[in-house]
Amino acid sequence: MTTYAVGDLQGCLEPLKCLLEQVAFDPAKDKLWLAGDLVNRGPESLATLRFLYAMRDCVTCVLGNHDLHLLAVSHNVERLKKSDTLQEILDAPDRADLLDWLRQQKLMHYDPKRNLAMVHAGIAPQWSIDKALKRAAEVEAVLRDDSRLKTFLDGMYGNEPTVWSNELSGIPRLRVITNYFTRMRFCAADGTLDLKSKEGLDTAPAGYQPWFSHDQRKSRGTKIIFGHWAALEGKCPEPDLYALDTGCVWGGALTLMNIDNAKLHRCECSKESQ
Ligand SMILES: [Mn+2]
Repeated sequence: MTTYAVGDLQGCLEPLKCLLEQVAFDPAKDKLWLAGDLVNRGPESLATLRFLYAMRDCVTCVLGNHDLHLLAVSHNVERLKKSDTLQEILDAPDRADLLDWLRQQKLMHYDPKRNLAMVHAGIAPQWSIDKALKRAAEVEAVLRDDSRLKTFLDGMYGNEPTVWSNELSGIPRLRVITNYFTRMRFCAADGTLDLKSKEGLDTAPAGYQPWFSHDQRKSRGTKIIFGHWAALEGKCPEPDLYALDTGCVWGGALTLMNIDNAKLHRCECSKESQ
């Protein structure tokens, strides 16, 4: 049995199939972890979701901002943007099965045997792995709760509060937790978020650093797989951190990692799929 992790698919199904072929992936034995943003922007969001749903027994997935956006649009609390390529999912006869599966997924996965975590964007520097798992579980519980899901999705958008506090409650509390796990790139040492800068490491606003660079980051010592930050081009300067978003949907490549030996495999995003 081999376990692999793959970065942001964003509807790029062909490169995923190419990678699974490259490593002779066997759904009966092997496992596939996904760092979120399964859909949107790319050419085959519906086919990607169906493909993963069909192999769900060997899939472990964390949700990204685009996946949450799909859930919000499907609950009519947010409209599609021009650049969204999600309409085909909303029109699909099997949308209920696919979306219901999606909302059962986590914001953070942790494998204690490997001391390895996976999140879409990052882990707030002021949170230990234990704390982060508890915060993620708060949002995961709401996503699975029919009576609270729509209110959460409706209130999920926005950049405030900019920093976590134990005293937060209700929607602002869930929103800042969600922003850490699914949108963060740069933050200050106390965890104050900057959600505007999206480029590379050298573009940090004054007083901010990449979330993983803070000396006092409490998740240090645990390996972390993450996606979301295509401008890193798969390079993270910190030990034990694996940046897997290599910008497939932007004409880059899709990266698959064997998580037991950190060996990387890549398939280029074909021109037809852009
Ligand atoms: Mn993302």
